[in-house]
Amino acid sequence: MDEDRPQYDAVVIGAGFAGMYMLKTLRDAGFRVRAFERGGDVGGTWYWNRYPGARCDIESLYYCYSFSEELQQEWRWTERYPSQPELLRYARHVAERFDLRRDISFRTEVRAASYDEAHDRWAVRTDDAELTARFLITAVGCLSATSTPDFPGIDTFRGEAFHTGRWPHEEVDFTGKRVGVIGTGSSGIQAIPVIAEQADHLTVFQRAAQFSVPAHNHPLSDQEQRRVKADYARLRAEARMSPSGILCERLEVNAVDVPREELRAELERRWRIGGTTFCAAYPDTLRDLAANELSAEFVREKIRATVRDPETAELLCPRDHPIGTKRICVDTDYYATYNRPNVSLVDLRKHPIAAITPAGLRAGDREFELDAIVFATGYDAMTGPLNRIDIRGTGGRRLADEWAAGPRTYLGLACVGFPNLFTITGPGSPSVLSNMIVSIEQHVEWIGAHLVHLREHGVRRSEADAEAQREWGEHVDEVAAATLYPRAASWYTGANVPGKPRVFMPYIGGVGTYREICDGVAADGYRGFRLTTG
Ligand code: NA7
Repeated sequence: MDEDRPQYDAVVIGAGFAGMYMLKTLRDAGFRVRAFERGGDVGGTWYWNRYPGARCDIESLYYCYSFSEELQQEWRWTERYPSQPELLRYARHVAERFDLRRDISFRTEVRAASYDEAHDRWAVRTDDAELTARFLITAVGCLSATSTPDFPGIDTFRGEAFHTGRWPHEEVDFTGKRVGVIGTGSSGIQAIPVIAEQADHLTVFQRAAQFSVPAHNHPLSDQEQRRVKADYARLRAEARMSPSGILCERLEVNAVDVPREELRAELERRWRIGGTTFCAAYPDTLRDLAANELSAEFVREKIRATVRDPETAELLCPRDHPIGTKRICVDTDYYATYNRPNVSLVDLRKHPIAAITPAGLRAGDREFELDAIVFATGYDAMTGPLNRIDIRGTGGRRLADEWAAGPRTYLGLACVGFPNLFTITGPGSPSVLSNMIVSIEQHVEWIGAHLVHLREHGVRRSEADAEAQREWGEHVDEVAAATLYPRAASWYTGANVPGKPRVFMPYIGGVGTYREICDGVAADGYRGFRLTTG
């Protein structure tokens, strides 16, 4: 037996949409692969996020794999935006259709991985086994490490407590209960209208208000499906080369140069279409504060026109960040929910949460008695899921230490000092600023082709070059600095997690541009990577 030969060619961490496709791609290319998934089944985000109203903010017909023509033709979506149960059904269908489960260990967490320099392979430790693999590929998701603020007394609460990103698999019924929701990001905004219908009383605890645009969700007709499916080849190709992997009409004129009436009509039209592309109309919306304010004020007017109590309406009007610089929320009846007699809004800016108490919570000097608390408080995004694994590269360096001042990567795919490690949708790639599935497919296909190249050329070690990584980091920063994004205290910047370094993590240069860069790197014999044969 060859001592040098690792047990696996590759270990994949995670079996969400990224992990499943990575596993399939490598297996099809003849590699020996094992995937580890801490959940009880495939689906990743859509396995965990079972909170009431959980739904993707990208349209069904585009938030799905494009790698298999048969798959994309045969699967039938039921609504414009896919609900969590439907997405989970889709993930399970994919696992079955491509027989993926046989190579996945479920309910198994990868705890640690260290690079064995003598053999150029990774030693991986799960909670019940140790194994070796030439390559380690992380498919851990960008929003999988939940963040719950360390409120004093949090463990003393006698009622039920939930985090939206770790929702129980059993049905949760809020009927007749006094419920508190802390957090008004995408998760809170989706859950609040549904919980309000069940609960006896719902109190929403809001720190910063966020901008939300209506989903206008509706059942998908057969005709609509047929139209898109018949044109998939073109639509998918266009999405891959677009700025965000999402197709929408983008105007070439700046908002500030458009006559006000015309601008209002255009924003009104977009509001009626709904969805995340509301801010994509004008090129200056995310670059120029004056332009941004035109769209922001339009949404505030919608809020005032919807919410009957003027004080509540004002409180719901976001003022602390330019619109679009925190991921815009997509809702069904969010603002109108505040017209219900059983819903109240608490301003945490005025009355910060002082403590969670056995009977509820104390905000400022006000006591709230609650039977259930929902923490919709978000995630230690992008770096969190990776830093929580004890990953050690050459010389025993820890990834979490290397990233102590913020993540540093080459293309969001690889890191200096961590050979043969590839990070799907890692920090420094467009990932969270895009249709995730488009970004996942691009990364998976790039990594798959890279590993085939290494095999064909007898390369046992592929590592990002320090100079290439430094230049990429500068480029990521420079592109972000030209936008309004870094101004928001968002999870894109780490500002939502106390103590996390404030660095704008994703690459905002565009999905299509990024794809061209990655393809160019590959075409140049993997420029910026040091490849060691032997
Ligand atoms: P988000 O968007 O990070 O939202 C978290 C919410 O929780 C947000 O309203 C926060 O207020 C609030 N929060 C966080 N910490 C606290 C504390 N300590 N006190 C009070 N309120 C707090 O997470 P989501 O899960 O909603 O969405 C994540 C992404 O998933 C989303 O962007 C989509 O891409 C899908 P803040 O704004 O920080 O004042």
